[in-house]
Amino acid sequence: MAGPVSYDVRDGVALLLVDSPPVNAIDVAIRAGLKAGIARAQGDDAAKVILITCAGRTFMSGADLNELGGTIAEPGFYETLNDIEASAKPVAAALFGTALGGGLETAMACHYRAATADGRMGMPEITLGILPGAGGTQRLPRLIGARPALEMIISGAPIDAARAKQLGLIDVILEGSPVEAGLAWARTLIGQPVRRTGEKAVDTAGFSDADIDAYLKTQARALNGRTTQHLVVESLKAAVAQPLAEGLATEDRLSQASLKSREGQALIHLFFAEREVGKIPGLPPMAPLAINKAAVIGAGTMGGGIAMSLVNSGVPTTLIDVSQEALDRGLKVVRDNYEVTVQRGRMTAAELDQRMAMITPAVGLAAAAGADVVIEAVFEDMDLKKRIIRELDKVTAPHCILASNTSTLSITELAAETGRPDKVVGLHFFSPAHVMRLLEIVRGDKTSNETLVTSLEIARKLRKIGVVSGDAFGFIGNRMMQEGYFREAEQLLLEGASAEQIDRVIEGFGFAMGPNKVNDMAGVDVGYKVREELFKKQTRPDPYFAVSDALAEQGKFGQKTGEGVYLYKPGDRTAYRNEATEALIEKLAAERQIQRREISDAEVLERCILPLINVGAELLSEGVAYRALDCDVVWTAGYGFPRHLGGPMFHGDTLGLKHVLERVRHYEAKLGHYWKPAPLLIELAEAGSTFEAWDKARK
Ligand code: 3H9
Repeated sequence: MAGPVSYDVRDGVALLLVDSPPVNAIDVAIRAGLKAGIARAQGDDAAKVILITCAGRTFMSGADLNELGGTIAEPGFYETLNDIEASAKPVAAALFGTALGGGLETAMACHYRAATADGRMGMPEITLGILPGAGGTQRLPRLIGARPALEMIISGAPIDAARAKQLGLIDVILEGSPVEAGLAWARTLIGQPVRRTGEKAVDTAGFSDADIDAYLKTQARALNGRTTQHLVVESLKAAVAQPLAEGLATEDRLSQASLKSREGQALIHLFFAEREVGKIPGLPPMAPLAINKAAVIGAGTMGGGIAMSLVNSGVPTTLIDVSQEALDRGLKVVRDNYEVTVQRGRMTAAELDQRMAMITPAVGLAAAAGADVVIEAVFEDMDLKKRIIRELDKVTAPHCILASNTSTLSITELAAETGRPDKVVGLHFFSPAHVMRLLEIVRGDKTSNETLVTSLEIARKLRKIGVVSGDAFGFIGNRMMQEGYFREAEQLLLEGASAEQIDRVIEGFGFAMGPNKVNDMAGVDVGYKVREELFKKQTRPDPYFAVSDALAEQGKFGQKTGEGVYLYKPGDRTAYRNEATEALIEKLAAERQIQRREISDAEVLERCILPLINVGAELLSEGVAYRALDCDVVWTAGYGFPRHLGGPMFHGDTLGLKHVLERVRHYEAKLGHYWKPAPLLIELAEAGSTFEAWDKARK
């Protein structure tokens, strides 16, 4: 049989082997192959049992997401899976790797299931904003009960083989290779009856309306602003109330709606965008340098977090600071962080000791000598960073990459201080560095392709998403923040919006925290230092960040000093209204003759979000970001932009760029030059185009 599914009868078992690298994602060819294989086995006397499994690294990991945007070609999922279930001969599935979504749905249509011990099974569709649409909401509750099915589908998290066996999702845990062990197990099923999942009744324990509501409340944070969960509940209720065929029809209707929804399209966009960012236009394929040892300069919050990230990925790291006291303080924070992980049961005490042993504390830059990469994580002070990089250039081996964790400063300028500008790169981590997934990789004018490829490999090794940015003030993320979102939030404070109003509106939009709370959490002094450096080179436009700068000058740095935009009580991170800030804002506004007024929530939202799109478009024209999707990934992975809206640029496409341009022009007329529409925004809006189309044209 040609195509990705082969048919081979071995000792009474018809083996349907799916082979479609890299992850056996189910497309029309696989569905056609499975359907044909099932049909052929019915008439094949040598085949007593049918076994479905895969070649390669994993069982089918889901539907091919490339297909889900349009019409699904025949044979569809329902038709194929119903044929499997209807087979007169027993059908078994041997799972391994990641049996997800459509892959698990295929297995659930089989009569028997086994998995290797390291196999993981899950229904991740909700993370893509869609409903399981190949019988998952109908067959999963029939196999494991409605309540566990609800939890699996709403959380999207996979379970391991042991848990799957406990729940009744699989019958057997296999030892050995899925094909060989699978065949041996399938032979034991010869003569066994077919067991059709669709004929089973659903266990409804823990699935009353009150139970469902209570469970959804526990997931409220993850589901903020989302809608797919309601479709999941409706579809699971159909599994309880309707026979399989009717339930499948209900699921199909709801699944189609989810595929067309903005949420579904946004999250599928991000799935591909997060993989696309690693592909840099024009970068020839080449091997990265080996990174066996690292050094981190600065044992503060950032440096400690970066060191944790490195040792968590198995890279021994020297942590360097100017004094033993600074190192002791830094290491204590690292140990405390690990201890929290131990308390949560996600690490053993022995593993904690092992990780700590991989960090070698040292005073003085000479200790960086043996490293393959050094990541400097000191304050945003260009002179200090230059001094450090000059010294590192002397003490490290010539092959060593010198990286700066700057959030705004020029990598090209830093690189010019060394005799190896090709090996200097920005690695901008996000706090807390051992948790946040984003790594902005800043390419200086002279950064070599090899350094860039190695930096992308470092991101991959650290299980982060590396996004490459050009070397311009603020790179992608902070430029969009400083020149767009935060700038406007500050301006709104002066014009009459309260910090609470702005944060409420932005949190309602889907960010976990509004800009004023973020400012207080990150430290009001951090942005202040960045602006100090910036205005050594540029004139300062008033009232650019007048509020934050005044707070910083009064030592009100936010949470860490107990007062910033908001007030904080000891040991309590709740943001309380700060009358002193209100008075300060009124004074600053009066000094500038700004007429304070009531501002609508709709205006707050537009003025915070539209600049992200406009500044993002500027970055594209300037070549700082290669593609709009890079801006989307930076803002969803690093700045809390709601994932279900796909990132600021995708959101711009959703709003319609013509509309975005109209509103940007409206604010330009009211507020002035910094709302000037980006040339690319004008071009795309006038052509009736989108950022997505612009990206595609650049592939
Ligand atoms: C579903 O099943 C809906 C159904 O209910 C039916 C509805 C009608 N499709 O992540 P990696 C590509 S929804 C197309 O780097 P890893 C990926 O783009 C689906 N392509 O590998 C990448 O391509 P490239 C439910 C896919 O080892 C390459 O494979 N399933 C798909 O780190 C390698 O991927 C899921 O949501 C796909 N489904 O992780 C699972 N999956 O090399 C989604 C991967 O060109 N997938 N690709 O950049 C994953 O979570 C991970 O890929 C997996 C492997 C864990 C499987």
